Order: sequence, then structure tokens, then C-alpha cells
Amino acid sequence: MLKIGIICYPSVGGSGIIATELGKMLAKQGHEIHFITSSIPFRLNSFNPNIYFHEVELNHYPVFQYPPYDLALATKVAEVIDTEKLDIIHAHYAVPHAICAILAKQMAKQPVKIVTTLHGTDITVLGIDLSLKKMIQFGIEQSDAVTAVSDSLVKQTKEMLGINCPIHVIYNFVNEEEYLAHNKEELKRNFGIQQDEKVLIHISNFRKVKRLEDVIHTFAKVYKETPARLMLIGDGPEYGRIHDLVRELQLDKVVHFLGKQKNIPSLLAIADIKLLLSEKESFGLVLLEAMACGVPCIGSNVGGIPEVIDDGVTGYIEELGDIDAFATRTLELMTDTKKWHAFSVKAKERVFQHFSSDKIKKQYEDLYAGVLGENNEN
Ligand code: GMT
Repeated sequence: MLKIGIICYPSVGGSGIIATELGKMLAKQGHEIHFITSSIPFRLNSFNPNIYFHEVELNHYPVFQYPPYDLALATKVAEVIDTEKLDIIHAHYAVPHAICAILAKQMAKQPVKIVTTLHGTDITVLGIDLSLKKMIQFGIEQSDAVTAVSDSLVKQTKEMLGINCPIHVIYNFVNEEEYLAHNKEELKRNFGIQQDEKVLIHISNFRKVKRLEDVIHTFAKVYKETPARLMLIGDGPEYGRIHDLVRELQLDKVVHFLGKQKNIPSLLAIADIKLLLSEKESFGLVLLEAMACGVPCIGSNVGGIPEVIDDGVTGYIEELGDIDAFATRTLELMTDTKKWHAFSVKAKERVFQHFSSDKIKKQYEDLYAGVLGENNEN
């Protein structure tokens, strides 16, 4: 069994969810897991004797204008490598986490291997910044193994950064236990949603790349044709602008801003269709979460989205910004009950067959064994 240190963002967000759920699964398997983060990861909600949490504390020295979090993290990681004799540091995000891991490895007295997982924003957004490009390249090249959450992200990383080292695709997954059957009709009643009203849902951090305005305009077209509601889960920089747009379009009675929510499976259980119309999306974990609840998804033809949605089988993929096509497909699924059911069944099947947590956990374990020289694959 291995001793694995995990560095991730502890707050709400796909990368933090994947890092935490992976840690939980590895701990169940018997590995010793050490989370090294600024606060307890929000998904770390149950006790497991194999899971440890090391808090990165910031010192507010007056000489620093801003407390240097990255240096505090690297120091803490080095300390944990030595005290716990870690075999692996698994950094989620190249910058700053892989960089901190590399620095920690140099400071530590014990040898350790570094595995870095790229989640997308680190490459597709930060990689455009020339000042960070070199650092991202360094983080990737100095890691002992690198994974990315989709084929599309591997291609983009190689193209944008001119990197030749291998990057393994290991897809995201969901914790299947959280997506057991919910009573959809009862939950809908609790929300005051009428029998004939269909529910569309969008979940994101309300950043510009998520194209919330396309979600609203798509819903507006759908609502003209049939009774419907739109549930918006999450919060972020676009919140105010999108709120104004909803009011301008006089949709405030049927568009619900629910803010950040923890119990995503119960909310997804109410939904009939999930919309993710982003202009950048390396994977789209929220799609997988929706599919696990049997919710067909409509997405833009961008990044890893086409690797998650099976077009015409578990949902539809349309070109970025094509509001008419998004609305037509939404209406098609809303009005053809037989088709909706077929898509719903296939969506669940796809999650449990292609993105099963056991399969993904095994891929990470094989990768760890590879970097530690325990098999001949690497
Ligand atoms: O989408 C975000 O802005 C959040 C970001 C994160 O750090 O969680 O999500 C990225 O990682 C997720 C987990 O691998 C992916 O499902 C998201 O597609 C990816 N976001 C982008 O590529 C924009």
C-alpha cells in the first residue's frame, strides 16, 4: 500500500471534487492519503482512518505585501514528505500545485515521485499568459507522470506548450453511491413545480467561459413554446449581469438562481435536461453528474464535452453559440417522452460503463505503480 500526498483546491469545483473523491477511494483500498491544502476539502465529509489532513498555514509577515501561499504550501509538502515518508505527491493543477510539489521534492530529504493532473483551466486559460507558459511547461516536464482529463486537453496542452513528454488520459468519474435513485416527482412537488413544467438545469462557477447568456437565450426560446423552468446553480463573476438579463427578458418568475449548493444529486434529480454551453471545457464533470442521475445533456462542441456526451444517444452536441440548435434539441427531448427515456437510460449506462470510479481508480493506481517502478509499463 502506498502513502500518497494530494494537493488540490479544497473549495467547490471539479478539480477539487475529483482529487478528494479519488483520495477517498484510494483510502478505502488501503492506501494512506495525506491531503495538504489550505482548508479541509469540502467533499471530505466522512471519517476514514487512512485519511489525514495537513493544513497549510499562512504567516502574515509585514515585509510581504501578500502572504506567499505557494511557498508555504511547498514548505508544508516537504515537511509531510519527510515526516510521513510519502511515496507519491499527486498535484491537481500544474500551476501552482505541480510547481510547489517540485520545490518540495528538492527541499525534502526523502525521495518522492510527482504525479500531476491537468484539469483544463491551467492550460486553456493560464497557458495563454506568456509569463506563466514557461512555468506550466516546467511543471509538466519535471513531473514523473502527467495525466489530463480528456484527449482534447492532451492535444491542446501539446499544441499550446510544445510539449513532447507523454500525457496519459485518465477521465473524470463520479462517486456512484451519491447518485442512487431519487423520487423525482416528489422533489418537483416540493419545489412547487407543476406536472407539465419541464426543468432545465445549469451548474457552473458563473465565469465568462461558461456562456451563461447562451443558457438564458436558449431557455427563453424554449419557454416561448412550452411551460418550463430553469434552475441555475452556482455563483461567480457573471451573476449580476445574468440576473439583469433574466429581468430584462421578464423571465424572473421561471428562472431560479439557487447560488452555491452542496446537494447536487437531489437538484439534478428534479431536472429533465442539463445545459453546458461553454466556450472552454476540458471535460465538464457536471455533465457526468447529470448523466449519473439519468439527465440527458446538451452541450457545445468544445474541448472534452464531445468525449462525455454521446451525441444523439445520451444528449446532443451543437456548435458553440448556436442558440437555435440548442433550443431545438432541448424542445425535441422535452416533447418526445420516449426519446427522453431512451437517452436517460443510455446516459446512466454510459457513466457506469465508461467512467466507472473503480476503473478510473485502477488507472491511477497503475500509473503510481509505473512511476515507482513496480511494473514495466512506464
Ligand atoms: O470549470 C471551472 O472553471 C472549474 C475547473 C476546476 O478547477 O474545477 O474545472 C476544470 O476541471 C474540471 C475537473 O477536471 C473539468 O470538469 C472542467 O471541465 C474544467 N474546466 C474547464 O476546462 C473550463
